[in-house]
Amino acid sequence: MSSEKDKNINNIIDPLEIEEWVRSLEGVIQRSGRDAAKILLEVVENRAKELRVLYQPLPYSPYRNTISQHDQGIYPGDLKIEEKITAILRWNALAMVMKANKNYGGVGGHIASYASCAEIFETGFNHFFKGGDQSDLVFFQPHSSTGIYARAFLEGRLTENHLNNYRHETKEDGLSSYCHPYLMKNFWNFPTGSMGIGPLSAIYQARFLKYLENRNLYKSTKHVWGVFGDGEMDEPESLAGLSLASRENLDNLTFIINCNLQRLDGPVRGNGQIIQELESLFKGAGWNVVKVLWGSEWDKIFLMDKNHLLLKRFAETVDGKYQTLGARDGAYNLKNFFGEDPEVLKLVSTMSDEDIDKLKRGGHDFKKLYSAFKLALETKGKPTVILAKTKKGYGMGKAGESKMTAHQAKELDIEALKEFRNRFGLDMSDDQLENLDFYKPSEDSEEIKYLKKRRENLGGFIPQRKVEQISIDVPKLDDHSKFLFEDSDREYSTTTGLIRVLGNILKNKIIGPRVVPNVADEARTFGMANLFSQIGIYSPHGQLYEPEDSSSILTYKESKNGQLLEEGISEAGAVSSWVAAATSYSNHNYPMMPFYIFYSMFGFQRVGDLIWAAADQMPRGFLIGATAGRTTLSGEGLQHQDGHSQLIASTIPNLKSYDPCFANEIAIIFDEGMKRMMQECKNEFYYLTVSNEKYSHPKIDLTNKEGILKGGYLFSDNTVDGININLFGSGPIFRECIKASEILKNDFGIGTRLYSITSYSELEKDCKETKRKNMLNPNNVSKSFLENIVSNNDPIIATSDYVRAYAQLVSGYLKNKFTSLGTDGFGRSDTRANLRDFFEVDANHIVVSSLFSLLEEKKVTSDIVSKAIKSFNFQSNSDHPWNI
Ligand SMILES: Cc1ncc(C[n+]2csc(CCOP(=O)(O)OP(=O)(O)O)c2C)c(N)n1
Repeated sequence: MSSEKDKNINNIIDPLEIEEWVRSLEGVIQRSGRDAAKILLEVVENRAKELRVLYQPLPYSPYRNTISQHDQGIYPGDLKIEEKITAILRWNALAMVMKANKNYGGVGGHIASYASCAEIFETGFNHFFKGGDQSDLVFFQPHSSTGIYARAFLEGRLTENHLNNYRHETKEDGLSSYCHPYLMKNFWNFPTGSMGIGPLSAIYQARFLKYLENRNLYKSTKHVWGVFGDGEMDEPESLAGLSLASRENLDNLTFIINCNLQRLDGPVRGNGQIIQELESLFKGAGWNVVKVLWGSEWDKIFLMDKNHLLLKRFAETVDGKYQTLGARDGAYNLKNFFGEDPEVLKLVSTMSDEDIDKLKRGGHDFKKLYSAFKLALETKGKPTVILAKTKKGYGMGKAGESKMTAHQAKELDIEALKEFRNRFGLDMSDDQLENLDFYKPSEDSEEIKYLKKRRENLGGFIPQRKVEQISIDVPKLDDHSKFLFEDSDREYSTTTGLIRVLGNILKNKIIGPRVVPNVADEARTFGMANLFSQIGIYSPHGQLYEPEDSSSILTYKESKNGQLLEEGISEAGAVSSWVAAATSYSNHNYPMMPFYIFYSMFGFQRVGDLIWAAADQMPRGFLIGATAGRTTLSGEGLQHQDGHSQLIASTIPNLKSYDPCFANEIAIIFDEGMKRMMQECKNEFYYLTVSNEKYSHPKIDLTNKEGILKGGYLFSDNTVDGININLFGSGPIFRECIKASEILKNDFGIGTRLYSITSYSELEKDCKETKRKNMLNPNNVSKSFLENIVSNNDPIIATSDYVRAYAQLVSGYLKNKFTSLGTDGFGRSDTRANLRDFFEVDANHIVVSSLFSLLEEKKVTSDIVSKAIKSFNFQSNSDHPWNI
């Protein structure tokens, strides 16, 4: 306390009275223990609140370890061997990066991140991370992947050849830069390379385990661990799920934040303390927080620090300074940290510069880490975060330890390598250092035997992605969608059609329980309110209240074994939740079929990176973009109207995306998707856009099934003996094509072929594949599916409710003159008719575009086009909305 502050306090309360309170608290601790003291303080605090004494305690604890030396317990491992193993791992990880850059140049890699978290990982690997059938789910800090490879090398799972091919992912033996399941299908489980996605995904994986258990589908003892960077916690996604984790009592989840105080450019909080900040955040969100800040060497100093002067020094020191102290030697630390308070200096008066140099941070101390991990596992009812203070580039010495440039450091000179070897006691010659030889002790060495034994005790090696192809029977099309193939004039939206199909699927005894319907607070919007009572809304607490609408058959029913995941207004959370279910087949060998329905505008553009990470994990499930189409969603305006999700979706290789017009087309795609993913175990997932426009759905000929699935088919042939044109249409806009076809025929005598295009992206995949095959086999060329269905030379007008680029995906693969009409520009609210006129995708505009295209082909005269423009009252000097 500053003396000024002391004086002010003394004016308010007698210092002796304070002293008495403190002494009596200490007395309670001595006589009855710390738990008793806690109870006492709680009672006093409650009374203070009742008396309106607005006491606001600090949201964080002192800057020291949460677990005292006294409570630490006995370390069960062999420290000497573990330290040796860690030194070898550090070396091999470093050599891997240096070699990759030396031999091939520019492929990058990181040394400093793993150097900072090696002890954290090793604590997990040697003592906690379970392998085998009940394998824990571990999210690894991505820039530390080298350390995981280095370990797999010692475990005999990777060869020297693999390590030599680090970051050469186009080679068969190449090791992926970061944790990418798609690129190393038997190894990694979770992609974490994009900061923020790992923490959020880990929370939803833990939550999904509880969901499976509460629904009595799959019970496990798995724990979810996530090692993340302190810089990574800046990402909004990193924090987005924290309150859900405590609200749902996810005690199967532990985060370990590697607080090396640095991110890429510099300190995470140079002028503050990230550890204290994170403690407040996590505590506020209801997590159990365990700080591991100081290594065992500090314990004796703390014992001497009766007046907590050292703690005061810690509290006053900002992270920018901690970093500088970390980069400098003992003498510097003595002068610039301890020496700033003569009383603190006295605490270390018997210590030499070297002793000071050896004072470790807690995140590099196995004993401290072990007790924190253990406490995390023992904590019930809430998740735990371990805040482990470390040094970035630990062991890199002057070349990188706590240096501002540590993140980018990719090599060490020979002097630095020698320093590294000596510091960690590696048994390597100078030549071996210079050659960057990997170090592998013999199979009968104590290190290898120890490491393997520990893994054996924990159930097996990790990470490991082991997928058993489990086939689940799915019902036949007729069983779930018969109603969509009957003659009917009824008008309904494709959303309604699909939700009814879903309702039928949910009733199926085999696949039904495996369906995971998931919404981000939009179930009512999509007509799914009946599911609330039909299948229940998942809540681990059941329902602790009588819902306002309890007398309704659609009552809002929460239950412990509820099936519907109502995620609230968090698209990032909802999609992470979807991923957890969509990867249940690979993470738990228990396939589930998630069905996430969302406002399409708040899908790909909002959480595109999460969907990209999902793709990396090869999910199986459905993403449903509802209220889709820039002009089909009327009245909502610019931020709601999606005119591009299909284009973004087309960039994801294992995603099949469709924009069908009719509910029966959707049923066919849904049926096929379900069969391929669940029964045939295909690694693909589906994106379907559905809309809220009501119209009737013509009976379709099931011989068109192949076309519907491949992306398009000839819906009707209205050609005439004379001039003809091809009209492509997708989504609800296809109906504008049908109208345009009538106008063209009735008013201009022009015939049409109407193609219902269900997926430009699926068509494009086939076109590009065919073209490439033809290029490589010029004597044996074949036609693409699209060329086969459009076997004529007439022009094509392709219209969608998406930007023109969507239909243009296929334009380069056909000889026909190709015009794409779409909804480029900013969305806005109005009626559908006005919007379609405004964006020039309605029937009239399709007619004029058709005529102009025929004019360009010299099949009609300009007078005809002018006549049409006049009859539709188009303004020749108007601007298209793409002009801004
Ligand atoms: C979304 C995203 N933005 C930026 C990056 C680039 N990046 C890679 S590592 C890094 C710094 C990470 O800092 P921190 O999380 O503290 O990890 P550590 O210091 O342990 O490496 C950044 C910005 C990224 N990988 N992902």
